[in-house]
Amino acid sequence: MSEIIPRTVPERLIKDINSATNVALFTHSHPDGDALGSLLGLAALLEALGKSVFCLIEEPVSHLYTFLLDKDKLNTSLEEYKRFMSGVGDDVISIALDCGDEDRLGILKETVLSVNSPFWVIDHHESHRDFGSDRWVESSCSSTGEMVYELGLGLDAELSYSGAFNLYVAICTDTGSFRYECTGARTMEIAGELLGKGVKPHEIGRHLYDNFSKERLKLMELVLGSIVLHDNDQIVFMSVTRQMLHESGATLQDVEGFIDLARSLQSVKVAVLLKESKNGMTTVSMRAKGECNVADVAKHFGGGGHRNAAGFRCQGKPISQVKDEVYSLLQKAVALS
Ligand SMILES: [Mn+2]
Repeated sequence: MSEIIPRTVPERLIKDINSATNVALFTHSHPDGDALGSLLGLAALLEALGKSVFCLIEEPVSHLYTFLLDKDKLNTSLEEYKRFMSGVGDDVISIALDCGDEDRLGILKETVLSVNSPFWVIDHHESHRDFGSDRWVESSCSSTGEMVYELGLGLDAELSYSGAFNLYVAICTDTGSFRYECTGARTMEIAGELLGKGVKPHEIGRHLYDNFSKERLKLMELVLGSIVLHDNDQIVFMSVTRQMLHESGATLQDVEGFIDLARSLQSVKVAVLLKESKNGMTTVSMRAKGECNVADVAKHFGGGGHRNAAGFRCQGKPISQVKDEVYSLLQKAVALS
């Protein structure tokens, strides 16, 4: 039996946090459960240490995550952020969570990176591209939520029930409910500790998975109808068009998790979801099973991610052309795996 060893948090990160009274926290655009859960989990830990914390996100939280506790701490106002920063002077540390590269900060990027105080990045993406003044990247961690839990231990900070709840959401989302390869013995150990804080998995599972609106179910019907299989059913494509959104009355946020339906087909090695976003943008998400590496394919298009979960965005090409280009690369990736 192998020993379960907690990750070592960089001492400089602990030192920088301990020596600042104020903390500004950020995460990526269109935040998922790991982004929001790790952000709010860290905010709770830092507040327990007596810090003043400002959580800045790009846009209001998706209705899928309004069940998160302490969500009122999330602020979307750049003006209020600027006021907070001008009030704290040098006595502040900035931390970006779950951001694989600086562009993931979206419209916040320019403003939040132009600070003279320490700017730390805490991330677990394999394709991570360095930014900020300092960083802690653990690609072997299931989620940023798992890293934040380790950071809390390093800081010797008390974890509240709401902090534990939000960290559990973070870990649960990024591990696909503890099913993906990234789930390690330490992941389970941390989840156990969070249960010890009063977290109820069935309660969070209900919020995460039994949360459909009629519009979302209608959209799912349309998206399932778009499924196309290739290469002996090893590669599956599904699409979300503006027309489907219009017809169902659902939003793009409602698409979250749909790719797992395509991935669930037994024969599938790679599932691809193509989303027609506004302004001629196509968003592509890929999920792989087994050895097939989709991070390499995403990188080819300027995107990134993990070996089994990656994506990219591209502008100005029709969805059918994007599909063809992705397909020709995936054929090779699947043949190699
Ligand atoms: Mn993550």
